[in-house]
Amino acid sequence: MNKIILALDEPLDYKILKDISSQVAGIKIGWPLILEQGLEGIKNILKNFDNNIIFDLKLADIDSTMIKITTHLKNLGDSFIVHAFVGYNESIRELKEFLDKENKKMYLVSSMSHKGWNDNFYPYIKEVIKMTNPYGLVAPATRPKILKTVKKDFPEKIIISPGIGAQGAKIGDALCNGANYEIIGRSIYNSKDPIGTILEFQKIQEERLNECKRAETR
Ligand code: FNU
Repeated sequence: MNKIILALDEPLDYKILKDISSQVAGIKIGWPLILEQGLEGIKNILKNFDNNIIFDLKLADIDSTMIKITTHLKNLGDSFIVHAFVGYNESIRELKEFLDKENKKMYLVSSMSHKGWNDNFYPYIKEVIKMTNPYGLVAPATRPKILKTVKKDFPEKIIISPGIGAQGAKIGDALCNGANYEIIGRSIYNSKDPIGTILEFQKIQEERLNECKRAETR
């Protein structure tokens, strides 16, 4: 089972990264690593990964600025995470057209994993998601209720879900609640044996998914 997207917010040894690349379903790179490593450093890290490279910049700006930002990174990765709350016209619509042209995918944030996020916004965010028709969505593992709602509203979208381990959700729970992949960072890169941890998490994911499927058919 390969349902882990590694959130690499801190550098890992190149040798370990090389071994990890074949064990995970993708890698997510965000501001912490970009600012630490610079673009040249990021290029070197990504040499180990050949697909499903997701840039998590949580873009939230006017169209031309987001297009400029993604232009700098489009040759390095496959997908971009974008905030839905900025709205469609003169923002996400134009970025989506640009990314489609470049053959890049967009994930929209449907809800966030931290306590301060307010899901009263969701009806509006849902409308923006419908208008945009992105490739996928980010939805939190920490709040199963909204994750299940997002899955029900957008059953055909790929859902990637953060909040596992360090933020409190249990490995495998997001998969049971409708996510396609679990985004995991600190619990992997801070562990003494990141590869062993990934293999152990994959086993737990498989067990949890089997349990959930059995519970559904009961
Ligand atoms: P870890 N992330 C998140 N919550 O945690 N992109 C969200 O709602 C969201 C995210 C990212 O806690 C976060 O920035 F939309 O160490 C980090 O890179 O496992 C990763 O998911 C979680 O990392």
